[in-house]
Amino acid sequence: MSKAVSLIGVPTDIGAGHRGASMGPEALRVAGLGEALKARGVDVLDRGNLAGPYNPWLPPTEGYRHLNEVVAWNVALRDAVAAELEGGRLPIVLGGDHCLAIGSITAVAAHTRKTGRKLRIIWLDAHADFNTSAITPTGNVHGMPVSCLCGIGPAPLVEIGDRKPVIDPSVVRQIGIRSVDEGERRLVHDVGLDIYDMRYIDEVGMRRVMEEALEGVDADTHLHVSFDVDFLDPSIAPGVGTTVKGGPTYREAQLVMEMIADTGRMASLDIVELNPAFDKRNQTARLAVDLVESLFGKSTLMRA
Ligand code: 6HN
Ligand code: MN
Ligand code: MN
Ligand code: MN
Repeated sequence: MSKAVSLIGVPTDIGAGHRGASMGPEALRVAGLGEALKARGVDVLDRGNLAGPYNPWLPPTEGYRHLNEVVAWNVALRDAVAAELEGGRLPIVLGGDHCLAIGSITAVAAHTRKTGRKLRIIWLDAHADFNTSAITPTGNVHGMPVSCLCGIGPAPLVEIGDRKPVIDPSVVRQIGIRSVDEGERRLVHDVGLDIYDMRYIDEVGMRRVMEEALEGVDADTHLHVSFDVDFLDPSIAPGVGTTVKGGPTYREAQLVMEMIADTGRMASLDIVELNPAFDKRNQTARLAVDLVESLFGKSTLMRA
């Protein structure tokens, strides 16, 4: 794993259904993300925040809320992530809502093609984020990043990369899913998205889920982790706009991070959907930092 990381703040809630994820980057900094990684020997550069359009808070037009503004933020993020990867650094996106994964993963996918790497995306979320304008119950683009990346979505988002579709659904592993909308359910089934939902996690356990999700990851793999904080059970992570009960426990979440760290292949990371307006004393941001430390190899004991 790269020991040089760059923090990229993206202070927007442009794709979300609640205001407040725009405060996520600062909450993660206040919770000590940069310092915690430095304490682990990581070379950390905080690039500050990207700039983009203000949230006009409008109802959907043709199935999307704020499509132009979503595109503007994602274009800026795509270029910022591309620059970090080009410079050999591991980008950590401090969201911001989950629509930002479109820009982030677009840059990652282009980088893997340029460097001849295999891409694997670990998508930690309560939601499948596979809606389209025709089936979305909300018009919020944070419910659509995976479908857009797979080439299903509005032209300016599916054509944001050097290739359409940006990714093939087969590179994605979704973990922790427990809220999928009616039309979305059919669509993820049709494209064959690899979803480890909470029932499967209950039945076989998180260890086996992660073994399966990480199967085939090798020295040539670029592992991207898209960590939607609503992945976590709301009892430990109240600071998100879209809580769904029945998520992973603290220990299950730690195991996910530890097993990803063990691969040594994580090369880019999104931390999204943290919403300080719903949080208590920044506890969810502090938990996110704790989990990210584990992603960077902090574990209780030394292992052989
Ligand atoms: N997220 N499926 C719902 C929607 O509005 O499409 C919720 C999406 C939540 C998205 O948390 O990243
Ligand atoms: Mn590289
Ligand atoms: Mn999400
Ligand atoms: Mn979510």
